[in-house]
Amino acid sequence: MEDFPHAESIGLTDVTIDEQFWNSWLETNREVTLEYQYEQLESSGCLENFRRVADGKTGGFEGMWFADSDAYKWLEAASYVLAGEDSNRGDDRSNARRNELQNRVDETIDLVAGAQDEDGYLNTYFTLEEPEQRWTNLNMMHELYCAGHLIEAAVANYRSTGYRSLLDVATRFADHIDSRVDDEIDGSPGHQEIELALVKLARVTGEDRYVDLAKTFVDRRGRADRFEREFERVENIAGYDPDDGGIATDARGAFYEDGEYDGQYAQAHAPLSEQETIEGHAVRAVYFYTGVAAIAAETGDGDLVTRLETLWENMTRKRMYVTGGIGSSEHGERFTEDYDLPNKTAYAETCAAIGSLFWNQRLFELTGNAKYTDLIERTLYNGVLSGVSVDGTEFFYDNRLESSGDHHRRGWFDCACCPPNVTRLLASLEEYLYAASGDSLYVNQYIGSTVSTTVEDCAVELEQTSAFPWGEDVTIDVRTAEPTTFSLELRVPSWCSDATVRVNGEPISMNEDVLSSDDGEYVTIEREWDDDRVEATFAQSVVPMRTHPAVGENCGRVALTRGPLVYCLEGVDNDRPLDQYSLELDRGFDSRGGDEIGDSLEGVNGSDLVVIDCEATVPSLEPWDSEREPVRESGTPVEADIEAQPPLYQPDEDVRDETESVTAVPYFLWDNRAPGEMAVWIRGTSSNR
Ligand code: FUB
Ligand code: ZN
Repeated sequence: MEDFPHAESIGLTDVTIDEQFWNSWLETNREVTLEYQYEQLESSGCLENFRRVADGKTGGFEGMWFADSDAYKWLEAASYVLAGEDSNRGDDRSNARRNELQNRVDETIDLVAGAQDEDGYLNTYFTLEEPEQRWTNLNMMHELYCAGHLIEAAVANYRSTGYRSLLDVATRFADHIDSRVDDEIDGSPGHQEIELALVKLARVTGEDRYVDLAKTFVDRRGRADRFEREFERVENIAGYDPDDGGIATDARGAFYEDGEYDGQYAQAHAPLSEQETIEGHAVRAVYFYTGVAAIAAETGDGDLVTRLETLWENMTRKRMYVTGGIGSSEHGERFTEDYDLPNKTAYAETCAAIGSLFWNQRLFELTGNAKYTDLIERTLYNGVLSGVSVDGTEFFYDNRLESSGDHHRRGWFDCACCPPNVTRLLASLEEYLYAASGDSLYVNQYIGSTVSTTVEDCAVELEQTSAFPWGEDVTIDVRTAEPTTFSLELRVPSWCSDATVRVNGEPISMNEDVLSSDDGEYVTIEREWDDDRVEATFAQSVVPMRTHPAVGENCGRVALTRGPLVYCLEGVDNDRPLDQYSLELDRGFDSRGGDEIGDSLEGVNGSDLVVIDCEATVPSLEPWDSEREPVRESGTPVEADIEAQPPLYQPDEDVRDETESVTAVPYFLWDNRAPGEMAVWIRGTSSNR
């Protein structure tokens, strides 16, 4: 039997990212987005809710009933930034900024602590609005979800700063929950989150009972359904509004299908052990399975791992966009059916892509399988990065794969779950790059960075430079305190069919399977390491991708990809309405520097940005043009006017096609310039079809 977990990711404080592409995103995240979001927390009333509770006021809650979680995600992000600033920098400017951020974090922690009830309970919506109704609506009111985000923030803060203030608050609340779990909280949370957070809390406190609590929530889901019972007494639970039923009855829309209760929305349709397909609300699903994976890592339960692999296969083979986005329907923000992946109405919530990253990270740690780290790369560059504007102040909640020009990022949302989620993810990106397992050191992502760790009791430092995502070359300098034998595991991405790896100039032979894998594989370099250089080249060519024909909408269409990036056409770069183009795939592609585009986008270095030009067939407009000028004598069309209009239909033999060049840009960059059309899936033909 296999032992779980297989590997452990190397933490934030041991890794420093330093690379042109990511530096600009991370700097914007630290220096613009974090500050911007704090202002939003203030102006949306989120922080005021905590103040009101601390001041003993009642009523006057502002925002969504789970708005506390926005503040917690911000605190988590800020804590990661503090950890990075502490260990990585040291100049006057960054020290001043660090002190300012530290003060703000401390003030926010004081606010949160001030809102905690004497018995450890903490939720500003309930304390201000429905103090008698705690734990009556597990299904929709998100007390456990908010608790989970509080715990995550607290763990991040403790790990980053060593201070216990927020951790003590979170622990008291977790203990309160633990003490009620067989009484008022006799179900599982409607929105998962606390499960994964409790495992983090267990790790940091050394208290296994938090893993047991997480396991209780997992085991209860889909059995003796508390959610169903709540709907039977909906007038008596939190969130009920006598005028219109309120949140309590709105939830029926998500939990009932054709008048019948159906727990799919919250993955409560069956016990986990019987779930074969990934269902329901996408963020709930991936947070849930992240929690399950975290539990499996603690308990070594191989059945859980097998179950998760089944669900992952269903998601990635039948229910995931090419960008890694998941949850295709706005109705219920959820997974629907196999191959139901509409482009224009794609929901693909940013939080869901981030949750998928969390889940894939845990699956990699459990199994050591490259397919998970490979999907992290795809989702990060496409499904997640699209969620934030280049200037760091606008956000997509839903990430469409096609737009007529009416879908834009926004500065904030009433339901503001996504913006601070991107911020905490980017602020902790270091955690996704490297992992260790016994005598193996994994390089999971090609992002320029240094990592200091220990392998086989020997101090090891890797210094990586990477040209990703625009270029192909990676170098890794390996330095060890003394000559030590271990395996360096380099991920060969699924998109790469031509890779070379050399150590100190000597080529490493690679098994054909590694290069032909659809999922990505690791190439293992086992040797005695001392002071050595690894040079790798992962050839990036433009690959037009097709979809399984069951996704009818994409038949005859291709998505252009290059390396880890998915590309799209935007109206701003192309003259015709996008639907008029049919790419001539046999004529090849020209990947060129997109200086003119990059220069216009603050934060993206124009000299590196790669855009793709290719030829496309478009209908010649000539046969459709009228030679006669329309005659207008009055406001009413005369006969001559009507004749001057081009016909709507013409025989095929009378019309012609011509060729025009089109330009595709990385999908994550769309809607950063002039508003207009966008499409990922473009009609395209080639001689092999
Ligand atoms: O319900 C909390 C968060 O708000 C969910 O994760 C998102 O999908 C949004 O509904
Ligand atoms: Zn969200």
